[in-house]
Amino acid sequence: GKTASYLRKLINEGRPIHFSLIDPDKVTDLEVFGKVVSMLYKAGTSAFLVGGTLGVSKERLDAVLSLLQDLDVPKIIFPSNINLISDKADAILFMSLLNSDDLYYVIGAQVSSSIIVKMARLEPIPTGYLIVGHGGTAAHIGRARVVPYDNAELALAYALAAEYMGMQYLYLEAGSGAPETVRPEMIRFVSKASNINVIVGGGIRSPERASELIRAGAKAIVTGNIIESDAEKAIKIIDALQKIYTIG
Ligand code: 1GP
Repeated sequence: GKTASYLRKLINEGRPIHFSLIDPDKVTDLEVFGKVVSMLYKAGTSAFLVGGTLGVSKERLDAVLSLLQDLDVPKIIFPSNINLISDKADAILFMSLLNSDDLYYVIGAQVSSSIIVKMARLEPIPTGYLIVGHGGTAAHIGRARVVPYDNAELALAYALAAEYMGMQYLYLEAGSGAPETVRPEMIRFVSKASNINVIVGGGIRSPERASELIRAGAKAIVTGNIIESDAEKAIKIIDALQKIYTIG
């Protein structure tokens, strides 16, 4: 598909991917929002992820996707709930929450939504979702048995399992607003010993930390909260990532 090829091309060129995560629940002023997203787009964000765990309605999701419509980067659903799937997006992170104790989040929601995804003509991006450390609201709702921040070997075991099951991406999630991000040591360990593409998110608030995570081997950085709290800082993160080439 188009979105998967686009992401693969960035990875093959050694260019870090930056995902701007928009939580429709946190979009209050649509005019301000329009300005912020156009700043992110001009700065060179690679794609928009749209979703959030609590307080998101289908109407708001659609409204946000409509506002992103004219920007020439993929709009990707970051799912939390099978009702939050919109045909206004290009693709969906089709995720299994690998470390959930509840089969619903591992395979149930996926079965309940696959035909919806097909009918909406959304491109599925096969992704393993692994919740680490703080875990935030996602860990609570998803009934995750979180992987401790310092247990890189356990993260690798999940990464290899995901890779062997054919998933293309592993999203290491510390939780939205986490006081500590996933550690570079974990990213390095997982990236060296597996071939899965690591996406990292949760608590990333500085260009230094974002760069460090990319240098450790992450292919993609997700920033959510910082876009709402300090858009200028989010732009600085994008600028910093654009200066990094991981190969060549
Ligand atoms: C949350 O990983 C994302 O699902 C982003 O986290 O909001 O802390 O940037 P932040």
